[in-house]
Amino acid sequence: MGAAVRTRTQVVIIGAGPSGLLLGQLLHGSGIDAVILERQTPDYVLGRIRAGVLEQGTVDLLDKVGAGDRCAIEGLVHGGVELAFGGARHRIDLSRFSGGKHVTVYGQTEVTRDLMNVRAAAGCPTIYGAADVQLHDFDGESPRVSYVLNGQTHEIACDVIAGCDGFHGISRASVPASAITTVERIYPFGWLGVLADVPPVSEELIYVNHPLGFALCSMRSRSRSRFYIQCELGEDVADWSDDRFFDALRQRLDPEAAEALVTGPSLEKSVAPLRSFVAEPMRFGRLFLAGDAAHIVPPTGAKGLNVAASDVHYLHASLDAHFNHHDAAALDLYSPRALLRVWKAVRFSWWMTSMLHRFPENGAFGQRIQEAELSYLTGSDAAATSMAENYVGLPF
Ligand code: FAS
Ligand code: PHB
Repeated sequence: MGAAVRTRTQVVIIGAGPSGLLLGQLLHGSGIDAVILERQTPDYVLGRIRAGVLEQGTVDLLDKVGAGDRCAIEGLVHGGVELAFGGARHRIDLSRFSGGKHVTVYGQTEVTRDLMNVRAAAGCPTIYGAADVQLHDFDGESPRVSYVLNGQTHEIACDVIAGCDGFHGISRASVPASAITTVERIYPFGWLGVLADVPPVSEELIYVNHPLGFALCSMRSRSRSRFYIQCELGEDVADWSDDRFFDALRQRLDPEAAEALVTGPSLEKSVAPLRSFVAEPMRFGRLFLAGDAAHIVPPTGAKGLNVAASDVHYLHASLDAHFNHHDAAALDLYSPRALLRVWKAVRFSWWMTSMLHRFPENGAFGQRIQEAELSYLTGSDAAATSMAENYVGLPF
């Protein structure tokens, strides 16, 4: 939203995705001044179709900043998910195996919209269309951020920079290579996703392990569905008509779901690569990374947005202690604390991805291990408990 040109603030947040917006409102609630710089327009940010499942910890943070009302009304509470393999579906009772917890199905687009609205209503500054953002002197105690708006260069002096600018952002890229360690695994396939105004094929999400490849039947509401199929890396979405997509999806579904599948024109269609990626540490002097700027998980475990939320929770706690309680050690606590939960989310997302996708290079042994994993998971309370507590979200 429009903001008078600021030359000084306590925290410059780079990126107005869910991480940056949520951090901005948590800081506002603690009386800490922050300016968000976003290179895209609000509509562009809202147009990116991404996550669909929220952990309760994420919903609680939305409530804390006053952005949870619509989610409480429109969000779909799910107490279970279904795993389909061998032509049959098996329900994992998330609530039973997690001590009564659940997830909420509510799209990231709506989360972002709700956060944008509360930020604008509070009169907090977000500068959209901020081009050529550059970070300066964050290895000292007086960092600066410069950017170009409508052809004019501006600079903001601050105490802290929060890099919430996603995997391809400028923040992590500004850290000297000698100061950062990255760990990565690239998966040999992608996800082809379709959003369509058709009713979901079932009440809950269906994760499919099939010889033709992984599939996921998700939703945004009772009239809008989100579907994914595993596809080759580098697949061109232009080669996929709606009919071709739905035929491929239907072939991977069990008979009941295939019968229930209603097709319709795609509102959005895209291919996403899958990777696991972590940058360590997540703090460099007065620069702090949060969300996709610091880590990426394959979406199979529905963790990306949710572990971004826990990063922001920890970063807010450290900044609140630093600014409001003059706690000298608070800033040091952020990275090690965040990484503990990040790696548990990376592990779970890797585990779900390894269990549900086709890995031709794994051979017959790898295939049999997958089948044994699925059989164990759907036949053991202990195994189901482990999956459930990770899927609903480990404690912050
Ligand atoms: P984001 O990438 O959302 O936001 C970063 C923001 O920074 C963007 O608005 C960008 O425009 C801005 N920015 C970047 N560089 C900048 C610069 N130099 N200057 C200023 N601004 C800059 N997660 C799930 O849980 N489930 C899913 O199904 C799922 N699907 C996904 C599909 C795709 C294609 C992608 C890419 C991600 C998906 N994710 C999913 C993960 C996703 O939801 C992220 O976890 C979530 O967007 C993280 O939010 P942010 O950290 O805010 O990063
Ligand atoms: C989605 O609805 O987009 C979604 C849901 C669960 C996942 C991944 C994506 O694991």
